[in-house]
Amino acid sequence: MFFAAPQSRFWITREKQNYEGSSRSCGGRLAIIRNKKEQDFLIKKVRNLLPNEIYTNVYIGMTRTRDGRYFIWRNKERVDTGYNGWMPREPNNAGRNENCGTILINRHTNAEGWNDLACHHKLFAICESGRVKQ
Ligand SMILES: [Ca+2]
Repeated sequence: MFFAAPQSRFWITREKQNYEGSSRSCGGRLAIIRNKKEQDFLIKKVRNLLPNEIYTNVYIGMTRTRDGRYFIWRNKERVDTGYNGWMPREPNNAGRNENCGTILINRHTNAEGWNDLACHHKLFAICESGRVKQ
């Protein structure tokens, strides 16, 4: 499923897989979210594609560093140096092994944003193709 965004194209995987499997399905290009415009665009798409869940998590291209101190994007950029799309009170590392990043939509509280989650969960994922230079 392709959909257009202002400076890139994103798509969602066809099968729920763990983070590693999702990354492979994306050809190593799980989505990096750089600004509010992309965040809003992707959340809207995910809401529309998966309308019947109370809690929706989909993988994006972020993981916790081995020392546990930071989240980094797939391109190694630190997540905390750019746009902040975390859901309130996330990342919380609630299970003590929440080392992968998702977009979470909570239709119970109507909250949405990035979440840290254990990497073994089988989820859909957002991938991206190459960016068009501005
Ligand atoms: Ca979490």
